Amino acid sequence: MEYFGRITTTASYVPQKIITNQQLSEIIDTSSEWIYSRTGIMERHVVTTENTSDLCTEVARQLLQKRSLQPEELDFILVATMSPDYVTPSVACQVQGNIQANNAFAFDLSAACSGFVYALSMAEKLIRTGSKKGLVIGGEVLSKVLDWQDRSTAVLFGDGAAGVLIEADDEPMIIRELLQADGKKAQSLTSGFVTNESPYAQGTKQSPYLAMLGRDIFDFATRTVVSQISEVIADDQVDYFILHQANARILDKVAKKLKQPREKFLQNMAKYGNTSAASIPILLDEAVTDGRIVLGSKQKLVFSGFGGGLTYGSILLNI
Ligand code: B82
Repeated sequence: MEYFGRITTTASYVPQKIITNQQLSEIIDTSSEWIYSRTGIMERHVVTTENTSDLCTEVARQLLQKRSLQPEELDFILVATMSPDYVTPSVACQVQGNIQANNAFAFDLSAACSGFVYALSMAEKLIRTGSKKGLVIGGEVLSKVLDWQDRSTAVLFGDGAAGVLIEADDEPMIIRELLQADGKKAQSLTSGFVTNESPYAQGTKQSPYLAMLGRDIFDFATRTVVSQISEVIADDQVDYFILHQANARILDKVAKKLKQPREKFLQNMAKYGNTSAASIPILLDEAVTDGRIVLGSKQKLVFSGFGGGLTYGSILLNI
């Protein structure tokens, strides 16, 4: 019998504290209107005491609870993140320990804002090769990697986590997918440089903070990523597009270039800002929770993530 990976449950968790654009404008030289008109963002959630592994553990607990599963039934846990608590242990191992998923192997996947799409694709292949159940979680605490003095980046990002339970099924969920990267543009979006403080090191210091060349990556999102999505959809009729929630202007332009109705592009960056690897699963869980997307209904969806690396990945699937 041939098995395929299928999403059977979704869940999300964001920290309680909300910071509005208005509140940001009291600590940064910016205005609510400036942020909203350029980005579509109105507020974001930020942690006070929690770290990435805490947000991801809450998502994992919810996923098991919603499907009445025991943690021992999981074969793997994948976490996509660019803001892990540590380089090692991985967030995935911290989650595995916290929920006592004693039979699961666990690792983090580093592909920035494409991380959830990359990890979902990897998880689906794990199921095809014999795994039965696993978690794919995207989680970020970007508030800790931001330069809060830099008004061009500090206003854009938020904290949160979300994920899916993926299980073996006899019908394929994924119709077509493309995962790509352009490492020549690696410097367009960087975060987390670790300075070598060895007495022998002669490397130069670099900023550890998240930095991006907005115009460059905007062009990447609206040209290169558009070609990828177009190749993945081919002649299929798509019900909803769930794209990385970086900026509302990206969604406007992508919809226009693909000649698809703008209403099919789900959007929630107003409430969360850019949550990198968490943005696609948070949006998916929201649409499943409010009934726009029904798991098992065979609606056709496109997931498309794009970001640091530069990485980009798109999946056309039957949900
Ligand atoms: S921007 O360059 O300042 N701009 C577009 C011309 C404002 C309308 C900008 C802003 Br503000 C916020 C995000 C982007 C952007 O293009 N982001 C990304 C593009 C590709 C991949 C990832 C991202 C991301 O921010 O995560 C541009």
